[in-house]
Amino acid sequence: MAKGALALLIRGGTDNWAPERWKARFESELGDRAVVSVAEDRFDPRAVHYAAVWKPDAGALRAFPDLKAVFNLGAGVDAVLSDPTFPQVPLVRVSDEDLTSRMTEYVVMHTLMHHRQQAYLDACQQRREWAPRLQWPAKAVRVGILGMGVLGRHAAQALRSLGFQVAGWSRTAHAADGIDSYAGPDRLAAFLARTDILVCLLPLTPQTRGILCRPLFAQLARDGVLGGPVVINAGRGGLQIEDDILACLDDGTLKAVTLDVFEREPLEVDSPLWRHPAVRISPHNAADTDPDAIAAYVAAQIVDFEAGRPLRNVVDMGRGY
Ligand code: NDP
Ligand code: OXD
Repeated sequence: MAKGALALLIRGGTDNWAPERWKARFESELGDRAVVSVAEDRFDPRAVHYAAVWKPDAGALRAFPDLKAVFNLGAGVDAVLSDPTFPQVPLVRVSDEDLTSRMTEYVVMHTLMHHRQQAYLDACQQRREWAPRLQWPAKAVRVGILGMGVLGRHAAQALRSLGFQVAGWSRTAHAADGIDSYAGPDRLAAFLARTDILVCLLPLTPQTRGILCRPLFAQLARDGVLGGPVVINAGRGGLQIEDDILACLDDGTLKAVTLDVFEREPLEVDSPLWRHPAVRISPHNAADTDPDAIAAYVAAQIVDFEAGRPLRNVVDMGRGY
C-alpha cells in the first residue's frame, strides 16, 4: 500500500519560503512517500496523511479527509491557530537546535549592540569622529527575557555566560543556575523594575497580544547604565503596539528598540519605524527555519508516529502555544 502523502502549504514570498526548495528537501528526506505542493500539483486529497504548513490559507486543511498530523514549519503557531476550521489532529511545531541557535545569535547580537553603544559608534564613523565613550561591563546590565520557553532559556544561558544579569518571566517558573525566574502576572512588575534590556520571545496568544505597550514600558528600570530602557522583540508583531513604541521613544520612556516582527508584515514603506534613529529593524528573519534541518525533523517525526511512538513538540491547543 502506498505511504500517506505529505502536502506542502506554504505562503511566504521570501527566499527562505520558496516552495520548490522545501519540496526538494522533503522529497529527499521522505524517500518513496509522495510530496505534493498544494498550489501546483494535481493529486487525490484522500492520499494526504500529513501537511507541512507555513501560514496556510484559512480552511485549506479541510480539503484532506484522512489527515493524521500537521507540521508547522516554524516555532510560532499563531497563524495556524487563527483558523477556526483547523482539523482535530495533532499540530506539531518546530523546536530544534538549528532554529534555537539562530535565535540566540540574534538576541545576543542585538543585546551587545545596545550594551556596546553601537548606534553611537556608527554615527561617529559617519562623522569621522574619534570619540570613545565610557563603556560599562556586561555585569552592570540587567537583561529580562519575556518568555522562558525553548528559545528564551537558550538565549538566557548565552547572555548569562557573557556576564549579563539575566532574569526571565513566564507563565510557570523556570529555575536555572544564575538566572532569576519570575512567573505569572503578579510577578511581572517586579521583573520589569529590574530590567534594562527587555527581550521578548513570547508566543502570540489572546493573553499576550499587545503586551508590549506604554503601561509595560513605563515599568522598566530607569536607573540603569544604558540611560534608559531598551526593548528587543523577536516574538511576534501582534505582541507590540507600534504607536506606543514610537511615542515612548520620542518622550524618553524608551531609549531604543530592536524589532524583528511587526503588526503588519512586510512593514509598510511609509511606517515611521523605518526612519526613527532609535529603531533597529530586521525583516522577520531572527531565526529562519532551514529546510535542511526541518525536513529531516519532520521526516523523523513521521517515522516515529507510524511506529506508534509519540510526536514531539505538539502544540497545546488550550494554551495556544
Ligand atoms: P515556547 O512555547 O517554548 O515558549 C513560550 C514561552 O512563553 C514559555 O516560557 C511560556 O511560559 C511563555 N508564555 C506563554 N504565554 C505566556 C503568558 N500568558 N504569560 C507568561 N508567559 C507566557 O516557544 P519558543 O521559545 O519555541 O518560541 C517563542 C516564540 O518565538 C514563538 O511562539 C514565535 O512567536 C517566536 N519566534 C520568532 C521567530 C523569528 O524569526 N522572529 C523564530 C522562531 C520563533 P511557560 O514556560 O510557563 O509555558
Ligand atoms: C517562527 C518564525 O515562528 O520564523 O519559527 O517566526
